[in-house]
Amino acid sequence: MSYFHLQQEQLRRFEEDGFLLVPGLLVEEEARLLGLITEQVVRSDPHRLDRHDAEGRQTLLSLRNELCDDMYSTLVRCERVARTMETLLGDEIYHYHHKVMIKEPEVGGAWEWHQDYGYWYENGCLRPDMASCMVAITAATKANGCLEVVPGSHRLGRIDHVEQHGQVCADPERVEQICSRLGVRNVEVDPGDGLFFHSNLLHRSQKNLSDEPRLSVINCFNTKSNDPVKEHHHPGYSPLDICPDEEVLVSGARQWQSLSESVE
Ligand SMILES: O=C(O)CCC(=O)C(=O)O
Repeated sequence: MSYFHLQQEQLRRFEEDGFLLVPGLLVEEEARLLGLITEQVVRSDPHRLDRHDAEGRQTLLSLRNELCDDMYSTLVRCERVARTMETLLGDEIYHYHHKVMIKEPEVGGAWEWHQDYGYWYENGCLRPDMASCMVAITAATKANGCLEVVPGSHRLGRIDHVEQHGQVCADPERVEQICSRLGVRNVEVDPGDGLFFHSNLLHRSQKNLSDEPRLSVINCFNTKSNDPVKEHHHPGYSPLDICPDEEVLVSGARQWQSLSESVE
């Protein structure tokens, strides 16, 4: 089986746009297992957090700072994600955290315009040499609140962030000017598609008014030379144990089997 391997042209596009969409980052069976596991594990996660948008709609997330031997952790460590990140960021990378994002049908809330570095700046990360890989667990469409990005916005530097209705978001006046100059792209994806995006890329997602859930997992990375200058709620540098791509399917099958046995 051959897995995604970054090409020079894709690196150039990432540098220009601040994101790279990789359809089929996961093979079909991996995407299927990730969906099944998420349904069982995340729906019953007692540590699940909720966030509210400006209208008070709830969006849920299940966040981990640590890696273990489950499928999510293997997805962080596998070559097609970790080596790609290394090339995109031009440095050794480490796992900053990963989180499963859940927008339930009809009620799931929005994420306002922001840059991830808008938050991570506050964590003592001196440079925006950080990025994420979002992997779709369900399809994401305009109707269920897919990610929207502003191509090229990662080159504008860090925008001021303000607190609005309980969410920290990029300065709305500046965002309006940026969107009218650079335009906005909807990132509609199928299960298993991956989106690599820079920490200064301006992005948001709208509420889910459809009758389909929208789930994804976001794997966030920092670079070794950008080790935070202070302790905070995400980890500092430790080496990432990068594993072969085949491990994703192996760990997924193992986790699904053990979950299935535990409910019998
Ligand atoms: O899951 C989403 O729709 C957006 C999440 C997001 O923007 C973030 O976690 O930075």
